[in-house]
Amino acid sequence: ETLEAQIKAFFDSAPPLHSSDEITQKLNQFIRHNSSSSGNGEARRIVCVTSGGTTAPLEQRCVRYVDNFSSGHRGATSTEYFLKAGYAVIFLHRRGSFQPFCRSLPDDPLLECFEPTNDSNIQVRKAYSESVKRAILDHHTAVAGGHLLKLPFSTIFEYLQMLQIIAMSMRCIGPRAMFYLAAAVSDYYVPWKDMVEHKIQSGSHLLDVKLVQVPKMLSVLRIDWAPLAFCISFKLETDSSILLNKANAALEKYKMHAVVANELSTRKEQVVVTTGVEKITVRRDNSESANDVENPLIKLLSERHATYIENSSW
Ligand code: 9Z3
Repeated sequence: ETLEAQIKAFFDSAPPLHSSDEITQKLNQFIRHNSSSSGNGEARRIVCVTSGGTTAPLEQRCVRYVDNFSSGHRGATSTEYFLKAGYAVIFLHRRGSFQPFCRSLPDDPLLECFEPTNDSNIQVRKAYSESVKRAILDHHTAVAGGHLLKLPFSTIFEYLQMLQIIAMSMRCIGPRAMFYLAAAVSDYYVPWKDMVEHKIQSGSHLLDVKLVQVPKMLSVLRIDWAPLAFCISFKLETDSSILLNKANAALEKYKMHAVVANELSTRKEQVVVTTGVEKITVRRDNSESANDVENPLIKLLSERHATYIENSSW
C-alpha cells in the first residue's frame, strides 16, 4: 500500500472534526489580518507552532488512551519568542498543556497568585505581582493585536486533521509561512473502524489491542500541503548515541529545512540544529537565570527563515 493510500485511509476513517468550518474561518481571518500591510505596519511572518503530545484512543467512547510524552513547555516558550521576534503564531496545542506567558506562574495560579483583602476584594499577592502583570500584559498584547491564535487538540485524529487545514490555509502566504513541529506525535494508533465502541472490560489476563503505524505525514506536509513553507521538525531520543543520525535521516526523508535534535534529559539545556550542510549546537545561556534554550533557537531559526524568504523567487 502506498503512503498516499495510507494517508487517504487515515483521513477517511478518522472521526470528523467537530468544528472544522469554524476553525477554517478563524484561520482565514487570522491570516488575512496578519497579511495586510495596511493598518498596523507590514505583513508578518506566520508560524504554526505545534505543542504537546497526541493521544491514541483505545475505545471510541474513550476511557483509555496511549499518550506521547510532552509537557508543552517547548512549544509554549517558543511561541513567546516567536511573538517577540515579530511573528504571528498559530499555537496548535494539546488541550491542558503549558500555555504561552504562563510558564513562570505556579501550578494553580488563580489560587496561589491572588488573595482576599480585608474588605473581601481580591488582590495579587506581592510575591507574584511582577510576574502576573507581565503575563497578563504580554498575553493581552498578543491577543488584542491579533497575533496569537490558539487551537487545541487531544487525539492524533484531531491533530492531523487540524494540521492539514492549517497548512492549506497558509498556502496563500508562500514562504512567509513556517512550521515548527515540536508536538510529540503518536507513531502508533488504533484505526477508528477497528476500535471497539465501548469501554474495554477487564477480566482477561491479556489486553489484546493492535496498534498500527500512523502514516508519516511530514513529507506530505512539506511537499503537498505547504510546498513553499519553511519547515522545522524535532527529533527526540533518549539514547544520545543515535540522536544525530536519526535527525539527519529525518531531514533527508522528510525534506525538512532543518531538524532540531534533542535528548529527553537535557532538552532544556541544549539542542542541535541540523540543516544537512551544518550542525549547530544551541545552548541555554546560564549567565541569565530567566533564560531558555528557546531564546537563541528562535533567533537562529528566524534569521534562517528571513534568508529563505529573500532567496525565494515567489
Ligand atoms: C520534541 O522533541 C520536543 O522538543 C519535546 C519537548 C517533546 C521533547 P516538552 O514539551 O518537550 O518541553 O516537555 N518534539 C518532537 C517529538 C517527536 O515525537 N518527534 C518525532 C520523532 O522523534 C518526529 S515528528 O520521531
